[in-house]
Amino acid sequence: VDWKRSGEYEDIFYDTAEGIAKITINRPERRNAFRPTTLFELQDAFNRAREDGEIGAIILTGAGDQAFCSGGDQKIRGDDGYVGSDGVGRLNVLDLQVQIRRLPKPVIAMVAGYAIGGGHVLHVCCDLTIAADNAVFGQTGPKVGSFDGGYGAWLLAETVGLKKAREIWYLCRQYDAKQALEMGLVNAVVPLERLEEETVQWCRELLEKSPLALRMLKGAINAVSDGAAGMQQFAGDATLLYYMSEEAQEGRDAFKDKRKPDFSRFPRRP
Ligand code: 2NE
Repeated sequence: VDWKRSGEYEDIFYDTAEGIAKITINRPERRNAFRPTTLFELQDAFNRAREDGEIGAIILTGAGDQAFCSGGDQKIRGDDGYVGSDGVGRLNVLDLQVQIRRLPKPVIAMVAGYAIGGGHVLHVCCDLTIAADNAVFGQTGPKVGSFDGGYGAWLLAETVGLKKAREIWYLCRQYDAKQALEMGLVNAVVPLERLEEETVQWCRELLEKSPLALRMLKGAINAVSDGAAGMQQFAGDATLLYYMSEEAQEGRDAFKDKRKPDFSRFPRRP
């Protein structure tokens, strides 16, 4: 793939090609652990991918083949969150999780090496996960004095079942790619050297599909677990579709023409 790099980032890369955006966490010396800057940059990159009408599928990955992401950078963890150059403690990975969920384009986690802690939660939040055969999955919260009781807990439970989710969190074990596939935590496992090729192939297949159908399906599947926020997004998509109809456009045009709207030609469907 002939990736074209753009953006001025410190902790990430933003590459695009063939309608695909590839967003890479680039802190391999810390197994791609994130700090506040990393997350602000990831948010910016995901927003670029969302706003770019050419982009139909997004890959989230980590630099190198040792790690997808090892979660929050414990070396800059203060007493009230992860501390950046402004001295403020933050848990801004939560904003990124919400952004991935609400972004109306499919996001694929491309995992080589460790997806651990908050890094594991990020792949759980992605729509699909393609793993290399060296991938390792797990949570570490109860070991390092942390937990994610949001998507990290209940979305994981929705993905692998309650008993398995409890095991993963309570015992902090690590699971290899084969085990992850067996428990439905990932969609496919491929040899490390074929990871990007396979992930791009999945993106190409997604790009052949109806963007609106994919958008509605992502919203529908997420709405069940996102409650009112999920319904709000799905309702927004319903409004989008309605705006595209002649019936809605009649209301807009009547207002602009300063006349009474005439909806009589639109059927009252059973
Ligand atoms: C990821 C793992 C299993 C890798 O092990 P290994 O043996 O392959 O590498 P090593 O030697 O542990 O790590 C390589 C370098 O990366 C740093 C290490 O400290 C080491 O650097 P040096 O100390 O030798 O200079 N590194 C790795 N992970 C880091 C991290 N998360 N923060 C800062 N530096 C890190 C192994 O490294 C590991 O278990 N890492 C810690 C995983 C972890 O506990 N993550 C945090 C979970 S809590 C969280 O993410 C979170 C949350 O629960 C709620 C909200 C927000 C965040």
